[in-house]
Amino acid sequence: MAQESLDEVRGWLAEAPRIAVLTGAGMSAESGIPTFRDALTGLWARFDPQQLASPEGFAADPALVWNWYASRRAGVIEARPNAGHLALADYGRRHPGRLGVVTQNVDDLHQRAGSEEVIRLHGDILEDRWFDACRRHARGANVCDPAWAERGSPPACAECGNRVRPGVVWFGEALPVAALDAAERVAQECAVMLVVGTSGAVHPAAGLACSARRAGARVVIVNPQASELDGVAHRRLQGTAAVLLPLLLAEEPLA
Ligand code: BV8
Repeated sequence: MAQESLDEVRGWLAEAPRIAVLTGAGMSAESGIPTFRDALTGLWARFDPQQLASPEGFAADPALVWNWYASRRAGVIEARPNAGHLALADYGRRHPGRLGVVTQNVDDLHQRAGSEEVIRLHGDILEDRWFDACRRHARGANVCDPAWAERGSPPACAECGNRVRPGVVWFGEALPVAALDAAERVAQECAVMLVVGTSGAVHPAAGLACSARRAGARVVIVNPQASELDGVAHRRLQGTAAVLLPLLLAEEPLA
């Protein structure tokens, strides 16, 4: 990766009143969490992630999908934030209100690194919620409490048979409106958007890079590979999140 590109982007960041960072699964790759499209190894190798990460996939085989998430959940709990997460969190501490972190990821590594107000577009793999509205308003409440679920794969409500599902946004499901609105605002208001570790294949998240560009921001991709957003970017820095983000965000001049 050319040093002059790195210096040029560092100059843009130094002048930027507001910076946005849009992260994808590659952000957590150096923490040992397989990227979304690499997540299907071993037991899951023969499945399509878009099929498993969908209401239809869950309805067709709740145990298969539940177990896939359970194994991914265990990996997230084991993982530690990498130098890229820590560089973003450190920058956010040093420049309060200047950095907006928007993530497609369902892990909690940005938060565990210390980033505050992370905008989570696709939910939280560590959270449970009900697949359906509870059919019998168990125990007088409007919805079942996952704590009432009987153990199983997936856990199910002992009273109405409702099943527990992971608190993530599946394909075909709408993103949380508040998160998407907040992310659009961050994209519109930033002077530079760093697009880190995403193939740009998933919408409407990938569209945030186009929103930033249209609003006049400089868009910079950090990725070892080509992505579907390369055509939107002013610069592509070929490298990984844990190596390039600390260099891009360091206050002191690079050696
Ligand atoms: C919706 C949670 C409407 C689950 C996920 C417009 C155009 C085309 C299609 C659509 C469109 N609008 C909607 C769609 C349909 C669909 C979609 O986008 N389909 C695509 C795939 C064709 N979108 C939806 O269904 C969305 N919903 O639009 O709803 C609606 C409205 C109203 C009412 C009802 C419905 C919902 C999409 C959310 C899906 N859920 N995650 C889970 O995780 O199990 S998305 C999933 O993919 C992950 O969150 C992941 O983060 C995300 C995106 O993938 P990436 O993050 O980019 O990961 P990927 O593996 O692809 O790439 C990794 C990258 O990292 C690579 O580029 C690699 O080179 C790089 N990398 C690797 N190592 C490193 C690295 N980079 C840096 N450092 C490294 N070390």
